[in-house]
Amino acid sequence: MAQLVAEEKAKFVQKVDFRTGNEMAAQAAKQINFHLMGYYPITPSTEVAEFLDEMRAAGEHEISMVPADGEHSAAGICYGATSGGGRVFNCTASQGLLYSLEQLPVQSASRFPMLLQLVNRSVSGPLDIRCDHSDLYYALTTGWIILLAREPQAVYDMNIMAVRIGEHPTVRLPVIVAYDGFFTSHQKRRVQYFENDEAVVDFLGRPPEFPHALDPRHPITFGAYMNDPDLINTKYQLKLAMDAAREVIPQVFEEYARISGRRYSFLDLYKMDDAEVAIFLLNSAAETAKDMADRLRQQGQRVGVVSLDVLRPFPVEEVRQALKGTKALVIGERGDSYGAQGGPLSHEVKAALQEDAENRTLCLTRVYGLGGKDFYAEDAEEFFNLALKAAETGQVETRFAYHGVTPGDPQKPPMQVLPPLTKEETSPGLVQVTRNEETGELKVKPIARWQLAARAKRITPGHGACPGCGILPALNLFFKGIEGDVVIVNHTGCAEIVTSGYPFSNHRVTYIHNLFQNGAATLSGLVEMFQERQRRGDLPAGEDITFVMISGDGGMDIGIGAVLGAAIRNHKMIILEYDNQGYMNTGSQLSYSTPLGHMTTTSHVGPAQAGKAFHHRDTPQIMSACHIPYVFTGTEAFPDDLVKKAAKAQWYAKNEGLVYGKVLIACPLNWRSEDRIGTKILETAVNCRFFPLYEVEQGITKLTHDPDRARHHVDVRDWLGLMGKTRHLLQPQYAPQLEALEAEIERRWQRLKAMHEHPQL
Ligand SMILES: Cc1ncc(C[n+]2csc(CCOP(=O)(O)OP(=O)(O)O)c2C)c(N)n1
Ligand code: SF4
Repeated sequence: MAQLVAEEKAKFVQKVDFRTGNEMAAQAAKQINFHLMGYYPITPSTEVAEFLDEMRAAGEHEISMVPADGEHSAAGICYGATSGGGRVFNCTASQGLLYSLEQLPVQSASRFPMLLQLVNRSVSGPLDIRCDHSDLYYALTTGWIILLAREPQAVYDMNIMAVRIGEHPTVRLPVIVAYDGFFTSHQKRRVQYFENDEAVVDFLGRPPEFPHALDPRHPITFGAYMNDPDLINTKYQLKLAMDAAREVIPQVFEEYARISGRRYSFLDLYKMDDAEVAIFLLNSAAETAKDMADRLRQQGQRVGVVSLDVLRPFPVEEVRQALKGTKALVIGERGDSYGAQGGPLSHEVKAALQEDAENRTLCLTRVYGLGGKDFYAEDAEEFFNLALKAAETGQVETRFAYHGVTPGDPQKPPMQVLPPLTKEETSPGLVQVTRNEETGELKVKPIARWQLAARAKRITPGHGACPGCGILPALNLFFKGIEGDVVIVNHTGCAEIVTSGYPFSNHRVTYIHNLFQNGAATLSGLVEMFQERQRRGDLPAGEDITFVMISGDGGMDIGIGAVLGAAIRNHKMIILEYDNQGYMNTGSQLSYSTPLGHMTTTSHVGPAQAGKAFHHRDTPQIMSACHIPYVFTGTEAFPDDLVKKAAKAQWYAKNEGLVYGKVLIACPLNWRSEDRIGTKILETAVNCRFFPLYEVEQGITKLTHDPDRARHHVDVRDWLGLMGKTRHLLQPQYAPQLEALEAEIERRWQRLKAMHEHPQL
């Protein structure tokens, strides 16, 4: 390897630091200075976008950060951006990868390079935010190069090299850099990175000139429809690109080793020179196994560890060479290919060995560590012992098994933590709704507050919400306006996480969680099944259930498609959105309901950025445009109003079709407000007209509280001054954002007032 000359040494000088994998991914992205990042938050990958947003607010890079409405869109944004010829970055995990999966083969077949961080996390169901490789395994057949990073240092290095590899003229492929959620993404390690961004820019060079979609003088049709034999030829070219990557990757690794002093290769081999037995593990677990290999070596055992730096293209020849003298091998898989007696790694390793007629390695597979189950040195020891025994006896008792599991007792019924609500509790006859047959108007008999207070709650205390959280009070209040049985479907979000942690549940009614974007579709199916089974007579006659889908405002971003579908089909159900103006469960990222200028972890405030850059979505108006029977807004600060609307919602959902309601709730943790003033903030949000209370009943809009008339009108500043996330807007330098927000609030209010006054609008 050629030495660095003095001038180069100055350029490629490195800083020693103590950082996490996500920090290093963000550091690399900042230094690469991608043209664009399209992203959507999902734990444990979200921090990468958060760090980059913070750096952008500080003016440290110029990456255009595009917050998508879901990962499918994020991948689409990235695809579109790469068709424009620039450098593009994305970051996701688990469900996020699966939700964007269909875009991945399009990206690779179009030969648009880009970089995707995959922070490995278990795939639902059930939902689990911790690490395994079940998400990674879904990416194996997408035509992307896959580089693996066992440690934060490798995250940084692989990211930089990935750009060079993917952009190489003979390759032109998108690249995934995958590392373990929490183990690598969140744990700090000693790292080094180039002190000068210039070093990275210099190593990468300018993005190569490929044909792109922003050159009107050279129009190109990208993604032409193809038949046989063109498609197979296109895929063959993809295979050739992977073959080319096989050649390019070692060259780039070599060049990078020259400037950084850190050398990578297809395989990471630890003490494999004379190893008789080995274990094969991907990512962070391999590091744990190395410690155990050292200990066993001290006892005279010839053991080694094999791991991969490159998973695609799969290093067949290198694996074959590495395992030539290995008598027995345990392949640990943090994922399964159910029914295949081993995950993809096992089958690919075995296939590589099978072509070597002389290879006699006995291969065992153990599935371990799913859902973030720790892999300790003792687990590695067990794997080594299995391999040692096989090597000694020449026999394998069980080739494929799960490690560290218990089968459970199928005879044991699930624990009933809470008694179900009785008929008397669900139907006390408090809520009475009558309809004027002539005018069609609904009347709700007023209910005394003490009667409401005495009603049993459908969601019990003992949940895990933060002090002062508005979700549960608002939901319980809403449910007090509903008689009879209720079935809930809940999107992913705080309401779900804080009430349904296994093996407990705070729900005294039937509760279903489905993936973040699909609650409305799920509930549509259930409602239809209910009606169909009733029609066929295979449910008890007279059973009457109100179906409610609960979503946060974030769920209404990613799930809006399913919501609109359900609304247009007009299923008899309620969609209840609690709006806390952000993705709170994942750490307060912006949602499309976050108002302009508000500060979140993806809309930082700093010299180069002033909080969220676009206005909040007007979801009630979107839903109203679907011409569903009933739309309302409400808040716990106006309890009688909310209960009345709940009663109407139930009537419409039973008799007419879909109901949508948006309930503003307080999130003291992320609004940076005092726990005890949540209701006051909500009241002020209503009275400054930011959050008007109204309903759209059979197409007719009616304000249910008019701050002007009630002489309650307050200034928008009064509302903003109550929350730490908005106080900056009162400073003179943020006057443009404040004025724009005030103008938008006023415009929407005047429009609503006009609708209230003119029933035809
Ligand atoms: C497909 C997919 N993408 C992203 C996520 C990560 N995720 C889980 S909850 C959540 C935010 C939820 O926000 P919201 O609906 O507003 O509810 P809140 O957390 O504020 O209660 C996100 C982004 C996921 N679970 N699935
Ligand atoms: S983060 Fe906010 S919304 Fe979530 S539980 Fe805490 S207070 Fe409630």
